[in-house]
Amino acid sequence: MARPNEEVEALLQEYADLVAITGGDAFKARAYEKAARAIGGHPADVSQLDAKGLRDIPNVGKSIADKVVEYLSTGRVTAVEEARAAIPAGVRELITIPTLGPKKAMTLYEELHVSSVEELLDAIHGERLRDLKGFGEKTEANILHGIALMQKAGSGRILLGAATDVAEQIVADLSGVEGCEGCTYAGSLRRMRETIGDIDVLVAADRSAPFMEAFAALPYAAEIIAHGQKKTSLRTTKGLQVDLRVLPPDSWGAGLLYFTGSKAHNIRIREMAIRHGYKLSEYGLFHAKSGKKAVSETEEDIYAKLDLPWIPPTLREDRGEIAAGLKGELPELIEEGDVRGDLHTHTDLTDGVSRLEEMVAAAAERDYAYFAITDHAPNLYMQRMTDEKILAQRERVRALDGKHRRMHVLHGTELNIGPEGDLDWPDDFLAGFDLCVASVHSHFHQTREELTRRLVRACENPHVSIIGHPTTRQIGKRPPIDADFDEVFAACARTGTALEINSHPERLDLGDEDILRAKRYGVKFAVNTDAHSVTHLPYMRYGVGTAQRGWLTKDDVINTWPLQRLRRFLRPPRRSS
Ligand code: DGT
Ligand code: CA
Ligand code: CA
Ligand code: ZN
Repeated sequence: MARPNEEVEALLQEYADLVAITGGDAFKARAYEKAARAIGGHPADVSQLDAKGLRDIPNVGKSIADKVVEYLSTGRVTAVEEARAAIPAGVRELITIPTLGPKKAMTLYEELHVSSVEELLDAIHGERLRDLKGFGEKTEANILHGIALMQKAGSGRILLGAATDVAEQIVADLSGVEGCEGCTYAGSLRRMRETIGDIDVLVAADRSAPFMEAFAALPYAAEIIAHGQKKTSLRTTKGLQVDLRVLPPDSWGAGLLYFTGSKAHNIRIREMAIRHGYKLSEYGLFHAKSGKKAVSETEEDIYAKLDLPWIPPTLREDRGEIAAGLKGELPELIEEGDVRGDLHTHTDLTDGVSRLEEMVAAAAERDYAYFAITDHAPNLYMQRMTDEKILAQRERVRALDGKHRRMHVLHGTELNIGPEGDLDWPDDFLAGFDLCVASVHSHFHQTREELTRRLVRACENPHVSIIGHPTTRQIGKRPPIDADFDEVFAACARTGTALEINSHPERLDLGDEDILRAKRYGVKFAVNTDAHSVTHLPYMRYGVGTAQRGWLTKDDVINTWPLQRLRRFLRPPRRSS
């Protein structure tokens, strides 16, 4: 049920990998990769386009457009099938190991005849990789880590973004069934955890059968795992499990509270209920002695009987929310509507796929008061940035300032933090930007001291105001770098440098626990999308959810501030010691 654009993106990316692994033309592989990203980030639904419409998408030429048309009309592409057939399935599996690219996978196959993950593990344990050119002990360690991550990712948890798309579709479909008095999703998804085990959907209705039937008949239901009066579980065509429970409308609040969890939060609440002389279940809050129902209709009613305010689902992890609630000290959490602008975005001047004008127009549609363009700087040499190009972009940014719904457009850049903590441009050139984000993009395996020093040096540059995707993790793909983040957080607080909460569902970086820790140092945060396309701007909601899980308020997050206050924060020189 992924959007057709994403399906096509995955297909073309696979084809690019297959071309690369068979030692095909590197230019061709790169062309397919670029087209994959362009289609993935294209705002219009590609399944509605003909070959000509497809060719209007940047980086999509005739032969790629033809393959897409073939896929959309037949569900398969001959060239891709042939490339798949030419390579053993096990080798294709090797490419999917994070940290192992097509080139290394091909070497392993050709030199060692390794064609499965098991054979690869044997080869590593037999120390047979060490004789290969380009492989060493460090490569082995990286591959082992990649396999572990892949197996963990294969444990069935899926990313928050993908789960939200599916859940919202299901809620929309079931809300239309007659007799529906309420429908929402609960569980870890309502708590906005970064990965979701299964989706828990709740319906309030007097009769459950029509909902159970409608649910089982959904077009994307691939397998019915259990079918009953109270609960039906199914697996979607994408392999995701969804549980549907139908509750009587008068026990909606109790059911919603119970199935939202977390389990640890529920246990605490139930203990409190007992101390107050009640018994709490998914059907309601009952007087322990008489067994009579006290309340059950809303979550607020139940919390109130326990002397608690309503606790936002993103806080329900038994991390002190109940004690804070009893003392009237729950944080007033940041909400998506509080965000006044996005401070980390890219355009097609570097690796984005949307044009500057499109990004600015789409941001203004979101009612932002300000918006920053932060394309990559020269040290990510793949992006071929130059002084001339970025200065020419600045002119275009200035021309767009205030032109869409009076939105202010800021001109920034995303600097690359080099191995020594060095940045792309000298200070006098950096001074010309409205803001600089600085991020690590390579050399992830330096020592802890080196990585820490690198980040701290970046914070100490007076022109750097935000550290982008601070741990560089990609969920299920790349582990966080091993820096001493307590030292980094202290440096951020000391130098007035904000930490990013990158909202991309594959990153969510910083994550909730690091946010909680950083906040104790008095650090400020910026919730950004790092959008590479107009279609990524809505990822903001996932960053805000993550910020909520880190107990952040508006005051903690610089891009909820009015522009004047934000500018004071961004303006150098900030203290460096
Ligand atoms: P997930 O699906 O692994 O991402 O995590 P959840 O939190 O969605 O867990 P799930 O789907 O197993 O159950 C949904 C909610 O139901 C859970 O958050 C709390 C509640 N729940 C499930 N099992 C228990 C239990 O044994 N005791 C209590 N108190 N609550 C439970
Ligand atoms: Ca769940
Ligand atoms: Ca469940
Ligand atoms: Zn970046």
